[in-house]
Amino acid sequence: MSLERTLVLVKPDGVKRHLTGEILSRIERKGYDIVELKQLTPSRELLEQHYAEHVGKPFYEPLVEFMMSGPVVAVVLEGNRVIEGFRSLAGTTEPTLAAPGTIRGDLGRDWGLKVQQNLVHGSDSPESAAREIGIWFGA
Ligand code: DAT
Ligand code: MG
Repeated sequence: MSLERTLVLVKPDGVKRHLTGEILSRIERKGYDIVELKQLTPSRELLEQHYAEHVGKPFYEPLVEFMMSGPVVAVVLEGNRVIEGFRSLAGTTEPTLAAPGTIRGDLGRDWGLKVQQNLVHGSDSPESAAREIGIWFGA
């Protein structure tokens, strides 16, 4: 057994497109527990911490600008193997290639922008999850 927590974000495109309920519904139907939930428009400072691993990449600045562009819904999920489980629900990074049945595959597409708008974020490891939950919700 490996009880984990992960940070999920419904990104500004998901909130603007009124897909928050659809996305949270998929998480709930899968069976994961929502243990924290809030909506906020993140500051540049918060996003620079969150996306520190991507500094210097060509999509970094467009990514930060996009994530600051409106409200996001930040959620902490809990469950056994929820980190990989949510990444599986979300689908691969590029919505064009994400499998049908996944959030990004069913609801996302490529808009021809400098940054992929792919509806959701999910932590990618136990270390990232602990770090990101601290950034968004405090220790
Ligand atoms: P993921 O969100 O699947 O973990 P990531 O951490 O590599 O992907 O990148 C963070 C976000 O940046 C991703 O959700 C969408 C955007 N992105 C990643 N690679 C990109 C690329 N090559 N071109 C445009 N946007 C990209
Ligand atoms: Mg990532």
